[in-house]
Amino acid sequence: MSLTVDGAIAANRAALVMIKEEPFNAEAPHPALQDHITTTDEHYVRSNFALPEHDGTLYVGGAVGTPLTLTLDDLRALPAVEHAVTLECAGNGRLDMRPLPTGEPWGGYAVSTAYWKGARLADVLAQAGPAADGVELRCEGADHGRYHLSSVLADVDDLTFVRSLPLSVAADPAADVLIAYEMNGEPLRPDHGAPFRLVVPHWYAVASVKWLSRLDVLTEPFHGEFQTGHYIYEWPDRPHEPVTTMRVRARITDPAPGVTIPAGTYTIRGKAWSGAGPVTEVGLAFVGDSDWSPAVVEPPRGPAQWQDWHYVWEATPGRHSIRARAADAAGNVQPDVPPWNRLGYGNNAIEIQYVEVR
Ligand SMILES: Nc1nc2c(c(=O)[nH]1)N[C@H]1C(S)=C(S)[C@@H](COP(=O)(O)O)O[C@H]1N2
Ligand SMILES: [Mo]
Repeated sequence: MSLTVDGAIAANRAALVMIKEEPFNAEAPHPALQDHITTTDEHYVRSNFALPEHDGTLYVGGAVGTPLTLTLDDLRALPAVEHAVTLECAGNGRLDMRPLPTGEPWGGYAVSTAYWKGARLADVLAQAGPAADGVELRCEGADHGRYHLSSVLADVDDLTFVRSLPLSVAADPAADVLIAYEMNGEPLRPDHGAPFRLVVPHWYAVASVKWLSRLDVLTEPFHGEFQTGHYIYEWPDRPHEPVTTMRVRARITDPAPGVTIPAGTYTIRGKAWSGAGPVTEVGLAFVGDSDWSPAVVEPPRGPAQWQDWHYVWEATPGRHSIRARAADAAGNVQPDVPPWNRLGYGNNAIEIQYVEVR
């Protein structure tokens, strides 16, 4: 059974840039990237299946000492944690890859930052007591439906959205993985996983399972479709790898695409983030093959959210190409060319923004 899309749900979607109507997938509008926090109305949505019914409970079992069945009230009774977390879809930027991979044609706006509040996943797992030989946590959503299997290139009638997380991440209090029940101070909306979902900081958002219904500690690695079929980097020339943390990336937010600006002093602004650590440098370049001039990078406002950067530019009349290139504390730097892979994940190539100055 799935929820009908009523007027309230339709109203929630009105500010977004639609990619697909059903299941609903949509990008944030450009101005959403200019703020520290994305409003709930403007936060992108990515769903593989129709909105599901959820029975309001979360079962925690598998290789645990004490299986649990928790309600929203049980989760609210645990210590609450609230963080701003940048979520980016692994398919963000797929539209700029050549040849164009299969999959939703995301431009560059499947990324947003919201306040997420909930219980720590580590606290819930501590109550259940994972077995000493546990290796992964299988995380099941309530959503399911027809799906095209990547491995055999055929449809399956009914597949449920299931992902696994390494237990070392799931059970680590310092990793701050949340079972979130509030987004920007309000109960979760249907499109964002009501009544509760995972929010996994630093990871591509596929790890943040919505409509969470069941958690199982596994003593063997999980091999579901969303773990080993999709969300795999199928590199043409090297071994395949699972999609995990977000690759370093900068976006230019000001000037907005397509605007004309007056000649003179103009402050170029943008956001930058990486799942591998804070962004330490953003360089700007204005002609091809030029040197990179350093932008001012603001320190992170929190451990899991995008950072602001700016650059004061003396804009002369004409058409200019602005490029912004980020590097993170782990030494990763954005590439010029999208790292092509068959399913089109992890495009963190340097953005080129054209601007006309008069
Ligand atoms: N149950 C479930 N969880 C899910 C998904 C899904 O299809 N089903 N999509 C994932 C993907 S691919 C992304 S990018 C994020 C999107 O979260 P949002 O819609 O709140 O922005 O949810 C993740 N969690
Ligand atoms: Mo995604």
